[in-house]
Amino acid sequence: MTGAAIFPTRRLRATPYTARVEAAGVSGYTVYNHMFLPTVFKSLEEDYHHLKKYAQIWDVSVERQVQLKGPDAHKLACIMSARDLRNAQPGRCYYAPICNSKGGLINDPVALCIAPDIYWFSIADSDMLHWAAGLAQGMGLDVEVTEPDVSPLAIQGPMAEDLLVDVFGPEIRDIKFFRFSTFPFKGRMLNIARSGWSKQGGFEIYLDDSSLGLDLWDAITAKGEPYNLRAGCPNLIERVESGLLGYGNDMTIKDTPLEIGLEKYCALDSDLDFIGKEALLKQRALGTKKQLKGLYIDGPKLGPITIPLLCQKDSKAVGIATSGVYSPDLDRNIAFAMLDNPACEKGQKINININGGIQTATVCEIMDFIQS
Ligand code: THG
Repeated sequence: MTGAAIFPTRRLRATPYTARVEAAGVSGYTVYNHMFLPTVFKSLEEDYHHLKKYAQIWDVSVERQVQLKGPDAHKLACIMSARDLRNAQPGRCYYAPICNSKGGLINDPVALCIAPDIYWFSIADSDMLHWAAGLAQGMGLDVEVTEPDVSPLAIQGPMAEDLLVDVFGPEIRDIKFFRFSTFPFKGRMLNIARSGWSKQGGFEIYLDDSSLGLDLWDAITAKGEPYNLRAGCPNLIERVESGLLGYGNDMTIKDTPLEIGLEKYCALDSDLDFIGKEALLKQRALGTKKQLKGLYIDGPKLGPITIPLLCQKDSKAVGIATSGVYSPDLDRNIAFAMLDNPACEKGQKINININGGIQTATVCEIMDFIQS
């Protein structure tokens, strides 16, 4: 890492909210779907404590929508997604892993059924637009695949609901988890879902007109004071504690849903034919050779792990830690790690290379972070 600034170009897209994010004092970005995604405002720990107590406004425009529209939209959604979308209902969201024919994960979007002939795949960081369009072309489907002008804005944290009631009205309370309803804003009807990439509760507003980005941001922040609202972003500490996996970091095309614990979102026991099913059934029958697990890492407070660290047992490589950090609330260092059998078994002791030194760690279930 050089610490040099990133040179902005047309390929690196700003968002409808970037001006406000900058004004709010963003201090770090990553690149996600060729766009800026904030990673830190004050500090990872300050952002974390604030998120768990108040309300935050997050620019998650990077959650791009791949829209399938037309007579064959449903058919394409069903073949693409490992999740069974055959009975998808308008107004509902579905966590929907997408695999290639070998079962390798190519994305883990939230699928929204907008209408029987319109689906949005709210994607993680990989170019799904080309995959979906390629499938439509190759299969001769009557469906239009586009990236519409939609830029989600998330309001997260325990006070998110009260805040959005002040902005959009009491009907906000009626939205159930992973469902959405429409609310008027400046002459448009916006989809608002109870969802988001934290476990602190909250909503995602699917703004479908970039020119209203600053107005939407301002309308919400204008009501923010009673809730101590401030700008935030997906927080590394909170999301590891919550077991939320990041595509490209905790899982890649080299991993299958069975290896990362997403089997429950895959329709393996149905008669649905989706891409990757055969390979996944075969893997399930043979058993996986590696698993994404949790780690409790010994030693002093761990700085953020954002680049994989080597894990060893008896001086042999057994995998990598993919994300991790010190958790103030658990008062422990926690991480995700992709580990080979049998090092991945709960209770196993492994070594991890941190800054040239060796630290000991104990394997656990990712769910243990949430339950402890
Ligand atoms: N919201 C939207 N789009 C997204 C994300 C999001 N696109 C990128 C990325 N995040 C996709 N990945 C996830 C991973 C987990 C969840 C959502 C998106 C999630 N999981 C819940 C859980 O694990 O408890 C619930 C899943 C369920 O039970 O259906 O929320 O955050 N728009």
